[in-house]
Amino acid sequence: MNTAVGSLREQIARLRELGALSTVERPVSPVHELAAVAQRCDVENGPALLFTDVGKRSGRVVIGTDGTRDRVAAALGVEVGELTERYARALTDPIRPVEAGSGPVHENVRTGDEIDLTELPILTHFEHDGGPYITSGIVTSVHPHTGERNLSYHRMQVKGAQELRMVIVPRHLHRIYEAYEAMDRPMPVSIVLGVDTPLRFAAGTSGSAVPFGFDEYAIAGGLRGRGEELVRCVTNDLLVPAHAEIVLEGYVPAHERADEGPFAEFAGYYKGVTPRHVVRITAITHRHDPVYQGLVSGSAEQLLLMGLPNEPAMLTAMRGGIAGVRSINVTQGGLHKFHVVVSVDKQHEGDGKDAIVAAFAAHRDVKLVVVVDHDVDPFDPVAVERAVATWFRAGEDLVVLAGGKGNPVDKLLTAAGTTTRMGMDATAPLAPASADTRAVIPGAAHIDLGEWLVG
Ligand SMILES: Cc1cc2nc3c(=O)[nH]c(=O)nc-3n(C[C@H](O)[C@H](O)[C@H](O)COP(=O)(O)O)c2cc1C
Ligand SMILES: [Mn+2]
Repeated sequence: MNTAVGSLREQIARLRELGALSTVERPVSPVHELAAVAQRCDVENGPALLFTDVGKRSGRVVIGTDGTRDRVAAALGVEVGELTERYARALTDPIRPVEAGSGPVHENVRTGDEIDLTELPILTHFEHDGGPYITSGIVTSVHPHTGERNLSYHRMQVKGAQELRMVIVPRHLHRIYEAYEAMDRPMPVSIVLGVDTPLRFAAGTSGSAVPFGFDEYAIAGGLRGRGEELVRCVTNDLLVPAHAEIVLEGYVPAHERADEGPFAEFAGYYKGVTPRHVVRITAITHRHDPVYQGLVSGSAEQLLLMGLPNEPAMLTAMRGGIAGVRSINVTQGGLHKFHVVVSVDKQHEGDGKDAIVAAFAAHRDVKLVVVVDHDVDPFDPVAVERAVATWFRAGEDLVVLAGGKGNPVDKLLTAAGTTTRMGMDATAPLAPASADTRAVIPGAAHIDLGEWLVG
């Protein structure tokens, strides 16, 4: 399987073939129950789940399609070890989207009084969440002056049949909104629900990897190996994926904010009620028998969507300064965001320390960097710990840097919003004395145990 899937439906079929997806036919409530099953399945390293009887209208919900690196790699048609390099290539060789005349996402169109968000199986997740939340919606809009397009994720709380609250922190969509608001005009948005790996990871690629105006659809094309097919929306001029399951069209009015929350954020704690942007929906379009895509905050799937895009970005940025940077793991335990293991092919004494500084510079969320040698797999926690046990001496090899900007979800920020970063240089000194030669048993690497363990 060396090609990427073409839609969420194709991805579901591929996962099923691989034995990585289970179908749940028994009825399940969209309030807490589905999220509870999905979270349990996530914690126990279970498969992706397709629920076929969700809520009063027996909707379909899929969750976990991108819950592991293996699933992401399978959807892209690459080996898991090639994932970061493949992604880096999509950033350097993006492929522009193409506009199609029509697509399955327009098989059903509802406008005016027919719009009822409460008919969708939108999930209520955590105990104190303020109600149903769209958690995997990809929002697209276009800058009113420059025509530059953007895709990004934003959590959205359902507030009635045709209204949402949307959280837009100061990144690219916020910049577009400010331009509309300065003209006292609403920002048109379309919200894409139910897409496959290339689109999901393209939307998760943040400004730290690509500048404003870098078309995320072209990153999706780069990941897929061919241009995205887009169709024009029914009630606004935006372009959306032709094979998306569901699209909500609407606008964000200028100068209007209303309460959103509480919501359990990815780090596992609640954000309280806050005034946020308002979204009014002008159309719902969807495929026949659509599959709504769920996402549990803080799940492996959510952390991967948020964090995996940092790997190619950091790898590219760090290699600019230190040629020997070989591979990096933005680890799951660090919420795919805060902790990084970097493997370097050390060429100069000092590469280890400088790799720490380069990692801090490559992404501001990084709080812990562990640098290991080229022969240590950064994805093997035992090997990494062993490198620390062998080659890390805190007095000389620890770097502590206080006073940088912290991430808002961090529970231990200073009053000024700063944090302290730490780096551990666990690389061996160059040209060790002969006594430091790694002990090897002649022939051990080439023993085929099958020939010896026959009894
Ligand atoms: C599942 C998920 C949920 C997210 N929720 C929000 C959100 O509610 N508000 C927000 O501003 N960013 C949110 N983000 C982060 C941005 O969508 C993400 O950083 C995106 O890549 C930013 O794109 P941009 O650089 O084009 O602005 C979320 C990311 C993910 C993966
Ligand atoms: Mn962007």
